[in-house]
Parts: sequence; C-alpha cells; structure tokens
Amino acid sequence: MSDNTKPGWFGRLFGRRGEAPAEAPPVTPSEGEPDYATAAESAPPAAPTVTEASPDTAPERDLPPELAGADLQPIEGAPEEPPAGTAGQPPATPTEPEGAVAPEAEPPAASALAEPEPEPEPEPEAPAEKRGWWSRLTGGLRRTSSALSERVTGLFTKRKLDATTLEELEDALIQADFGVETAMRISEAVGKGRYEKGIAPDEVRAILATEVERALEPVARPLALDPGAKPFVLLMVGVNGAGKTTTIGKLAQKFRAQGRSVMLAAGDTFRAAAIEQLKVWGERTGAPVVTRPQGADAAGLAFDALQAARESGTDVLMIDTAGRLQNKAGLMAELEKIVRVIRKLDESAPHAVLLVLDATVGQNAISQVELFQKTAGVTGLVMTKLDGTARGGILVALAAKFGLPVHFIGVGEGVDDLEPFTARDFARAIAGLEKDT
Ligand SMILES: Nc1nc2c(ncn2[C@@H]2O[C@H](COP(=O)(O)OP(=O)(O)OP(=O)(O)O)[C@@H](O)[C@H]2O)c(=O)[nH]1
Ligand SMILES: [Mg+2]
Repeated sequence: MSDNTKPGWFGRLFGRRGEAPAEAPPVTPSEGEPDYATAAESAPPAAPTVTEASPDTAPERDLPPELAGADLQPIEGAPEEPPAGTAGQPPATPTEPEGAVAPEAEPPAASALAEPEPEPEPEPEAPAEKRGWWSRLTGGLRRTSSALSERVTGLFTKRKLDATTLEELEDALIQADFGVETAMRISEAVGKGRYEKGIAPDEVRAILATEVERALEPVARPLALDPGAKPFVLLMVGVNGAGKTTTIGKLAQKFRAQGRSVMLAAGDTFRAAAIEQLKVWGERTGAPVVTRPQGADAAGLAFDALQAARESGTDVLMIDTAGRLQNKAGLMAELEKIVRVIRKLDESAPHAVLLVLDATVGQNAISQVELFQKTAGVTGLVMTKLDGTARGGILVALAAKFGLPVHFIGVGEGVDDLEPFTARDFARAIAGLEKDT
C-alpha cells in the first residue's frame, strides 16, 4: 500500500526533496531552451512549493499570451487547416523554444471594450446561458454539419435511393471523420426498406442524428469521483496545446463549486510559463498549487503533490502534465513514470487519467488515443475547442473504436466553458437539427 515513512507536511514543504525513484533519469528541458531565469528565482532549489489559494483574487486576471497558450505549435501529423494564426509553424515538442506563435490566444473581450462606439445591441435576449451553450456547440460543429447537410440535400433531393447514392452518403460521412464502421451503419439505416423509393433530406438528417446518438450514448458518461479515494487523483494528459491546463482550471472551478477541496500539481515542469499558468488557475479557483522549479522531475513533483494532498485531507488532486506528441517515446516514458511513482503512494491512483483532445485535429485523435491509452491507461476523454473550426465527427469514430467515456466537452476558453458531454445534443447539432426540448 503506502509508504508512511515520509516526513510531515511542513517537513516536506520546507525540508527535503520528494523521493522520486531512481530509475529513468529525469527528463530535462532540452538544450537550446532559454528562459530559465524566471522560474529559477521563484522557488527554492528542490523542495516543492505549495501556493496558498487566494479565492478572493480578482477572477479575471489577464493572462499574458504565453500563459494563455500562445506558444502552441501545430500537432505533428495533424491534418491541414490548423486554427487561425498557427499556419505554417513547425511541429513542436514540449522542449522547443517558446513564444514562436502568437495566435488568437486572448479572448477578444479587452479590445472589444476599448472600441470607440459601443453599438447598442439589438436584443438582450433571455436565457443567455442556455442559448450560449447550444449556439456555441452548433457553431463549433457548423463546419461539419453544413458540409454534411449540403451533401445530404444534394444526394437525396428528388432522387431515388440506390446503391450509388448510399455509397456517396457513406463517403460524405467518412470525410466528416465518422469512421468507416459508423458511416456504413448510418447509410445502411438510411437505405433500410427504402430502395428504389425516395427519401427526403430531412428524413436522412433525422436518421443521422438517431444513429450518431446511438453511437455516442454508451460513451457519454459523467466523471464519477470515487468517494473512497482521498484524494481522488486525476492525471491530465495530451498533446501540446490540447487544453489540459485550461481544462484543469475549469474542473477545479466545478469541484470547488461542489464544495470539494482541490489541489493542483504543476507537473508541466518544462516551461516556466506552464507553471505560472496553473498558478493563475489556482488563484482563480481557490486551489493551492504544488510546484517545483522549471526543469524538475515531473514524477517527483507528482509524488510530492500526492503526499501533500493526503496530509492536508484534500478531496481532489489534479496533476497537469507537459504536452507531448504521442509518437515521442521518451516523453511518453516520462508519463509512464509519473503513473508508476504515484502508485508507490497509492496503488489505486491515478483514479482518472483524462486525455484531452483538440476537436480541430480530426483523424490524428485516433493515434493520440491509441498511444496515450497504451502508456498512461487513459480512463476517459475530454474534447476541447468545439467552439471553433471543430471536426466533431471524430468523436463518433472514437466512440466506435475505443468506447472510452467522454466526460466533458469544452466550448471556449473561459472558466465556465466546459460541460458534461451529452450524446443527444451533440448528435442533433452535428446533424444540423434544432435543439431537442
Ligand atoms: N476556443 C477554445 N479554446 C480553448 C479551449 N480549451 C483550451 N483552449 C485554449 O487553447 C489554448 C491551449 O490551452 P492549454 O490549456 O494551455 O493547453 P495545454 O494542453 O495545457 O497546452 P501545453 O501545456 O502547451 O501542452 C489556450 O489558449 C486555451 O485558452 C476550448 O474549449 N475552446
Ligand atoms: Mg498546459
């Protein structure tokens, strides 16, 4: 079970280093990496630092671009059409120099405020929250849904249903990232009993929504926090820029609102900015953050954080990790080491390993799930950026292929822009239908 020879909480805070295991050398931030100065001055050489939460910190503290992910790089092997502002950047690893890109990291709020004439907005409509969620989801899925919708209209308007039409529908679904298996199932469902007859495009859309919902229903599962696990340890993994740190912040907010105590571990020790970014989320949400200086061993930090969380009786410990490309063996090994090391303290930890997927990357998500699952034992998925140019069909393919629970989807950068995943809403939005009431 656990090793209880550890010194006390304050001893750990101010005294010795965490007992990172001797195997596998610590992964160091690579050569050619500048910017050590900022991190080094803020913490004592090895002991972890736990920030005290400041729940009353002004909630909307502005993030400088590099904290907000402005150093994002395109994912290697990801299909074309990166988010605006990242085009043409070289592929990245977490060890690459920072600040190469300055995309649309900041929400437009600040500049919008500065605009000379605040045009009076026409209608201050009622249930802003609900409407906001649905319209952002449909907006994010619009690219996929309107492409599909156009094909459906083109294929099924005043035409008899035959094998060629169904094959073309299948192609359209495959192009929309649904995966071959699901595409076949949907076109079979459309064809069933209707050969040589006509079918209206709207009817096809309805079948599409039903079949997508059926595919997603089994994976739309909430994240259940095992009450016996104290702390409940949640490890956040994923490629660079997927939204891990932001998702931790959003989840911290949710857990705090449920009255749980939360601690965050800044396990992305590659970049000083990543540590700072998590600290900001800690301040915003009233969660203490365990940090070590940049370049420290992430597994050792995770170990320290788990011990700190135990000793302080914290309910949920969320461990951030550096973004890593799924095909970089060395970095994936570091992830394995984090898992191994925290199991020395608690065999059942981590209780959840959430893989964060960026909805704009399309097919690359398949290999991300495969490889992160192999290395870190992913227990569930979070899909972010469903508010932009998302390729949401991929979620359908992932459901069919892996059957992993999808706990949350992200539709924006703000603290409230994370919602539990619901199969019906998603299916209707992607099929271009109105919200079900
Ligand atoms: N539009 C939108 N942006 C998001 C969402 N989730 C995260 N982001 C933004 O994506 C960028 C990267 O998010 P991070 O949370 O820093 O991503 P990360 O996975 O921690 O990145 P690394 O630590 O560099 O690997 C930031 O600008 C976030 O604000 C989302 O659901 N929608
Ligand atoms: Mg991060």
